[in-house]
Amino acid sequence: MGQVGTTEVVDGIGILTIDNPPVNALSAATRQALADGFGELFANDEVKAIVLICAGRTFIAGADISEFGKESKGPDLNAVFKTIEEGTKPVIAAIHGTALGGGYETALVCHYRVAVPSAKVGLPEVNLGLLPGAGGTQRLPRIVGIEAALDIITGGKPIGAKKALEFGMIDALAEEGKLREGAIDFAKKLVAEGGPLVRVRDRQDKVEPYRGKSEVYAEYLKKNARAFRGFKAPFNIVKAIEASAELPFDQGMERERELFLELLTSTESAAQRYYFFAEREGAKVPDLPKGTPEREIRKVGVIGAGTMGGGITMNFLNVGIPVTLVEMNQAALDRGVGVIRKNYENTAAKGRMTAEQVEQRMALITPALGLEALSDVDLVIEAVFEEMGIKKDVFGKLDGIAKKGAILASNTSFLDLDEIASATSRPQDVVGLHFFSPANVMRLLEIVRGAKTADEVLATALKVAKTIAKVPVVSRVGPGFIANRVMAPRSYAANALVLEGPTPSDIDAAIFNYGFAMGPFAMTDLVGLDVIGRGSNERTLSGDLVKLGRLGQKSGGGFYDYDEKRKASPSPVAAQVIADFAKAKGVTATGALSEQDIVARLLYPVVNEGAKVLEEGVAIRASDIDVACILGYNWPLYTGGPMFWGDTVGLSKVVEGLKAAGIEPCKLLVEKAASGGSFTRG
Ligand code: T1G
Repeated sequence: MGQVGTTEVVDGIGILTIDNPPVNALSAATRQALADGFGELFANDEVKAIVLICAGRTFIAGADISEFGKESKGPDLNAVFKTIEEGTKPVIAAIHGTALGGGYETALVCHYRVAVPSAKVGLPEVNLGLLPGAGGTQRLPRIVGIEAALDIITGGKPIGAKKALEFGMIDALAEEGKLREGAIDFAKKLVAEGGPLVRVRDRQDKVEPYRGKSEVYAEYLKKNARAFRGFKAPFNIVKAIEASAELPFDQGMERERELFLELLTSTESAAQRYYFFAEREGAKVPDLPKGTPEREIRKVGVIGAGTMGGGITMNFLNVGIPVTLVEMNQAALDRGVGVIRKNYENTAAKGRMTAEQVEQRMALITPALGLEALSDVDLVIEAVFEEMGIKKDVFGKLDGIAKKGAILASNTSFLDLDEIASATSRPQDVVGLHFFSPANVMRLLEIVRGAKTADEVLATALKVAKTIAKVPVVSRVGPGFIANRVMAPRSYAANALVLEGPTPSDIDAAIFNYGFAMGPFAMTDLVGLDVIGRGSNERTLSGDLVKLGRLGQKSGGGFYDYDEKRKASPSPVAAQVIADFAKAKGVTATGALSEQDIVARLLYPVVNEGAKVLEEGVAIRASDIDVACILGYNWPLYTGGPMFWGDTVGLSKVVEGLKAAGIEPCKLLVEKAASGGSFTRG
């Protein structure tokens, strides 16, 4: 078994311990250790029952995702499962940490499951565009029933041990920190009772009542149509769970395998598996020396109690870090604190927080008027108006107030961080922390590394991201950093294309069907044409509509007309404004385009901008750009993001499409296309 698996016998109880850091994933070595360990303990007559337990941070956390798509080595998991299920001794899974995917499926093959209260179990394969491929879709319904299994498996979320006990997903709780002892005691009781060995696969009472009820699944898919749109896995999961009620176990397993393989070979799953690692790569900065010290952040200051400042503040309150919240006048300060309280009270009203927790978090806020209150904080985050002069003034004053070693961060979404840092005597302590609105919800955090930002400050910013459960991508200074910059060409392309014949509805439908929640014109109407076009002096299409009082949804019309329920319909007025603007610009209509061509026109320029951001060294890697667009702009996850999608389309095709639209592809994109290279395929 090598170092991965060890066996021992204690009072007639065989103990198989798996130790394969970081998460005891079911790699070939782990599968081999399971096969060898169970083989040995089943053959040992002294052993009356077996406990499967893991060392390190967690029970088996699933198949080894890094092995997917590669030639499979080592024993097949189902062969290991057969050894357990055909064995004559009770097997108990002892669970701590997160028993997920194949890990929890291994626990389901065991006869019993014992967990500590802090443990979580679940089947998150849907997040990888897969389904539980080691019997989870056939065994879980036999424990929790069809309806619960549908939610648990298509939801993919881990379930805490206490809730899992209620569901029957585990059979007993062991005392925290005493899992091994608890599991051994549980095994000894089983041996003493000598009861029958009940295998999960033999339980029929929870699935039989659903035989022939195909309407249950149709209704479930209808209810979740919006959430499942564009993904493949949820549909195959529902089919597999239906098979658990319709077919005998072994045939159900065959059906599960068939549905699993369909997903495993899909682009959607490849994209989602890629994304799983991409999210984790963002925190890795190649030229940041290992072991760079991090500064301790015990107290935070936030300047600006508006939408962004309030949301930023909540991130720290949520993890128990006190915040001094600064505004320039009492009314704004009171309003800001009030909004934070309202947000927490709304969460409490939904039962996701207690009233006591609301008060605990609110008590962590120290409202203050004036920057002097920030003299004792370890990190200041400025979230004032997006204007360079104002920001430099704030940083200049902060320089004289903040304590030595305090980190001075700007939430700027666009401006030159180096110029902001130049207003201080400590540019090495200045960094960008660009949150996305609503800042207490959106998981993306762009960490902007200035020319003079110290390694320590960058390391601390990465640690802060992890502490407040944000997904970091590191950006160098550049207009719009990564997400905003890379996504901007989609809007430009939409405004150019709408002059050539395709209507706002045509364009929005194509982008909606590609997978975005809404198209660019519907989004503009939602945000407000007066907001989108703010600050631009040249004549724009939105500007012409604003001149007619067409501000979007809020004024009953923008690119679309809206009824009193804000239901959109094509607008003859907007169509005329578009035609007049096209004429003024000398643009001749080229007529309708296919949805695929519309998608190419709008999204190839995004791929091109991503290549430029890489070429300029603003982003470290292509996958950071994908993470930024997926988390920052809801780019459809099952496409992998613009760079992964560009590789799927084929970079030569992207280059051709850009040229046909009169857009110059950047050098890096042309080189990769010419050499048959890719941004994300290794
Ligand atoms: N395979 C390979 N590596 C994994 C891994 C996995 N399943 N899970 C985590 N890692 C790596 C991760 O890349 C990182 O590496 C390190 O472990 C710590 O992870 C047959 C087909 C377990 C809750 O989907 O949800 O089973 O960056 O930073 O925040 O039906 O990792 O340090 O080099 O996330 O404490 C199903 C995926 C697989 C679980 C821990 N299982 N993992 O979170 O640490 S498919 C999953 C997680 C399957 C079966 C099917 C989380 C975690 P590095 P981390 P964490």
